[in-house]
Amino acid sequence: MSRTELTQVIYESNQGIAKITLNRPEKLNSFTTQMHAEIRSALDLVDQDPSIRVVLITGAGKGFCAGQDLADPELQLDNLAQTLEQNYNPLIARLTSMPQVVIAAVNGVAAGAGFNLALAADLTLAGKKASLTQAFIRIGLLPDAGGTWFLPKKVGLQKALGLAMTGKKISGEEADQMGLIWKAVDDESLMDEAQQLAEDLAALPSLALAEIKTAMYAANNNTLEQQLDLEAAAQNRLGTSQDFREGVSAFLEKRPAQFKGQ
Ligand code: T3D
Repeated sequence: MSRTELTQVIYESNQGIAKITLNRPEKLNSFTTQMHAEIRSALDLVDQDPSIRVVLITGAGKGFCAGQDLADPELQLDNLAQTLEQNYNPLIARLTSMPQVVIAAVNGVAAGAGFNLALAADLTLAGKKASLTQAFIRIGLLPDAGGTWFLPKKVGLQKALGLAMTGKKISGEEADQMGLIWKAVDDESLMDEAQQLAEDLAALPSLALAEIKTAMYAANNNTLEQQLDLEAAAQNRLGTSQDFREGVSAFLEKRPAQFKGQ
């Protein structure tokens, strides 16, 4: 178990799972330039540790993340594209392209870019009473940090437009019902459930998990024929993996498989 406490982020790793906790609870873990830099440092630690298979992102205190800290003195209000290009866009691109499985555990308020951070995870869990809002419209902005991309893909155009245009707050339970997230769970058991999911995924063949992630995102730009080709190439790579051989042997020998990520 290792733990690194930065100023606004806590990084912990244990048995193949890296936990990144946004840690500005008094401001509902809203993003600052400093926090973005620390998240990058935490993700660098993930990159440097080949044992990490799952990244779990959550927030300290009663909130997950309230989006951009609107009082951050480093925020350039007359050049919002700069903040997006330097901080948010690379973060979302990194989370969706990294080989590790990314889980978000939404433990309370998720607003603006905080909501969209949760949507950028491969699997999003939320407490049933968590409150999620595309708060952008209330300050005269459109959803960023991938919001206009994730929302229609996850819930269809009508619900996506509704969430973005009204900024309506929805609960974790409602987010689950509309297919926006993987699962809503009792608030008290959220972190236990997230940890269990992370452990289950960390025990699965990591090469296959990474190929699943790549293929699913690639499908957004591919025709069916292109996707069939991509699946064949990926399956060919996985077919030569030790984990595939182990999986088949374990099945035939009626024993649990021991995957090594090789
Ligand atoms: O290019 C760019 O950089 C633009 C990028 C934009 C990305 C975005 O995310 S834009 C959207 C930014 N977020 C918001 O507009 C949400 C603002 N917050 C709220 O509307 C409410 O706080 C919530 C609905 C999220 C939660 O309400 P509630 O009643 O549970 O909590 P609260 O009392 O409002 O907040 C608690 C504290 O956190 C409070 O501080 P205080 O008064 O006790 O000292 C509040 O000011 C602070 N806080 C919450 N959100 C933010 C924030 N401080 C700065 N920035 C915030 N986003």
